[in-house]
This record gives sequence, structure tokens and C-alpha cells, in this order.
Amino acid sequence: LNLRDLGLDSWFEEKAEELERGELAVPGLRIARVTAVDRGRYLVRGEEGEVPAEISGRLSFTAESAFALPAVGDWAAVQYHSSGTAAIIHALLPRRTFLRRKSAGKDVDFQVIAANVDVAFVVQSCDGDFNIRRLERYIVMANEGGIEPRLLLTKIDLLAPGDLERILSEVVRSGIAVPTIALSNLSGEGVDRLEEALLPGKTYCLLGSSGVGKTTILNRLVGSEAFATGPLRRIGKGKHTTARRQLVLLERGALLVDTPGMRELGVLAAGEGIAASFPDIALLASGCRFADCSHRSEPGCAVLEAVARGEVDEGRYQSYVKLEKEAAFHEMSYVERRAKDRTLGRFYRSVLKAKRPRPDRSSQ
Ligand SMILES: Nc1nc2c(ncn2[C@@H]2O[C@H](COP(=O)(O)OP(=O)(O)OP(=O)(O)O)[C@@H](O)[C@H]2O)c(=O)[nH]1
Ligand SMILES: [Mg+2]
Ligand SMILES: [Zn+2]
Repeated sequence: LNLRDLGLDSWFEEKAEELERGELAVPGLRIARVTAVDRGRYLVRGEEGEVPAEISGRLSFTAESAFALPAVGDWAAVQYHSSGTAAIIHALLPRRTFLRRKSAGKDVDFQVIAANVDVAFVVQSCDGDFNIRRLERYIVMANEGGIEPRLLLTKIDLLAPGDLERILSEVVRSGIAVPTIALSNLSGEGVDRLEEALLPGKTYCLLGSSGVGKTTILNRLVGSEAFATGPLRRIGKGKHTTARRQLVLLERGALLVDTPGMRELGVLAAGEGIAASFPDIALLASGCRFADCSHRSEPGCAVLEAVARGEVDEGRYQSYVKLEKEAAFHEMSYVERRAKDRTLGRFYRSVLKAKRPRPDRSSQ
């Protein structure tokens, strides 16, 4: 197996050379791709196949946040040991693209869902999961990390005649302009169109709610039941069928990342992603009277005018404003939290100082 078959190209080769010239003084470093991540355990695949890997002490020590840790799709500098049956990840090559989301909980931190993905298929099933607003969120998420978003509609076998046309026209009417493929894993209809869209050496990712059929698609493409699929579970009932993120090399040369369904879809500091996902509104915004127009109440707002004229879908406009607000909020709370951490640090230090035992003066 050649590293190019795993998606390596001149961009990453250059980064690897820079890393080799850098200060990372570890003998026998090799380049490999992270193919699976499951709670701190990794698989990496290089020229000699796939082996389990751990991260080096230095990497785990210097990683300031989850964002700096390996994600599926990352290119890594690894050192093999135990006669090549295991590896240590010493460093990551810079990411060309990434999919990230806010970690669960109040902390403002990112979790990288996948790295170095070329195209993200946002998977929605036609049986009730389909939702324009959620679709927009996923599109923002992909655009923010420099990934091309596309839409994959599944379970079209469950639709009545005419339903698919209605869904597709709803997508167009809402202003979303991403390439779309509709398919059924049951009847196989449309699967050939997906296969044609997957190019060798390119990395694709399946993204979407639990139960929409992501893993079923993967199984179809590999032509076996290699990966576990499951019936839909009730929201809040915990486990997804797919627990770990993994990258699979398909027979025809494309690379595909399957991910567990997402319950919470945070958007973080996604300013750029939003503009790229709403190019129609971004273009209109350049015609607003004020450069810092929030498009909510200002006079001379070209966006509000277009909504009033019915040129921009009202729901799409609301969604845009909401995402912008959210991104601004997350961005602000991130900055604030860092400042607060520093102040707290000073506070703790002063408390510790005050509590330090003082020389006993009573006996003097
Ligand atoms: N009718 C119909 N059912 C499908 C189709 N695709 C998948 N399913 C079923 O939907 C259920 C969920 O499929 P999975 O592939 O496990 O869903 P998933 O998106 O991987 O879910 P998570 O791993 O939990 O994120 C399974 O029972 C599949 O058999 C389809 O095209 N039509
Ligand atoms: Mg799955
Ligand atoms: Zn405006």
C-alpha cells in the first residue's frame, strides 16, 4: 500500500518535510494516517498496514485542548515498535481541513470529528429526520473547516410518489445550493450515483443524526455487513449504534469516514463558515448602509429589504441571524472564559498566599 492511496498528496508531503526538518528529534519517524479513534485509543495505517497506536507523552502533555489531539483522518508522524505491530504518535501534520464541534457540556472547547476531509455528505433520511435548519447547521460546520458540503437523502423507499420532488424543491426554495444525491439502501436506488461521486484518493465523511443510515451506506459501499447498524433509538436513550469514528479505504480507492450520530450540534466561531453557507445573504450584506450592520433593525439594511420583497426566504434569514448570534456568543464566551481563568488563577494564588502559615508572633 502506497501513502498516496491513503490520500497523501504534495500538500501533506511538503508539511511532512517541514516536520522532518523541524525540532522533532525522534529516530525512525514515519508518516501514517489515523484511521480510527475510540476514547483515547487509535489505529494508524501506513505503508505496512494498520496497527494500534498511542500518543507520546510529549504530545499529550503539550496538547492544550482536545483540538490538538489526533482525530480520524489526521496525518501523523509515528514511530513503530514491537516489530512493527504497534506505534507511537509523536506529532500531527497540520490539518488542511477539519470538522469540529463544541464539546458537550459548558466548556468552550472543540472536538475534532474528522480531519483532512475533502467532502462532507450531510446525511438526512426522508422519514421525518429531514430538516432544513439542521441541514444549514451541518453546512456551516463543513464550510467552517474548509470542507465541501453535499446532501445525501436516504430511505427514499419510504416515500410516497411525489414526496421526493417536494423535498428537493423545498431545499432549492430555501436557498441551499449543495449537490444532492437521494438513495435507498433497501432497494439500492441511487447508490450508483453515490459510487460515481466518490473519487480515488479523496476523503469523504458521512455526517448526520443517529439512525439516518450512515453505516448502512458504508456497508453497501464495501459490499458486506462489516459494520454494525441498528434500529433507531429514542433520543436521550444513550448509545448510538456507531461508537467510534473510522476511516475505511473503499475498493475503488475513495476513503470514507463514518461517524456516530450527533445529538448536540454546536457552532463555534463559525463566522467564515456562515458567510460561505449563506453566500446569497453575504452578497446582499455588502449593500447595507452600515458596514457593521447586524441585519436585524438597522435602516438601509439590504438584507431586511430583500426579505421584505420576498427575495430571501424568511426561515433562511432567521436561521442566518440565529447562527451569527450563536457564533458571536461562543466567540465571546471563549475569550471571556480565558480572561476569567486568568483572574481566578490570581485569586487562588492570593488565597494560598494568605493561608500560608505565618511565623508565630504570640510568643514574642
Ligand atoms: N427503509 C430504509 N431503512 C434504512 C435505509 N438505510 C438505513 N436504514 C435502516 O435505518 C436504521 C439505522 O441505520 P444505521 O446505518 O445504523 O444508522 P446510522 O446513521 O449509522 O446511526 P448511528 O450509528 O447511530 O449514528 C437501520 O435499521 C437500517 O436498516 C434505507 O435506505 N431505507
Ligand atoms: Mg452508524
Ligand atoms: Zn444589513
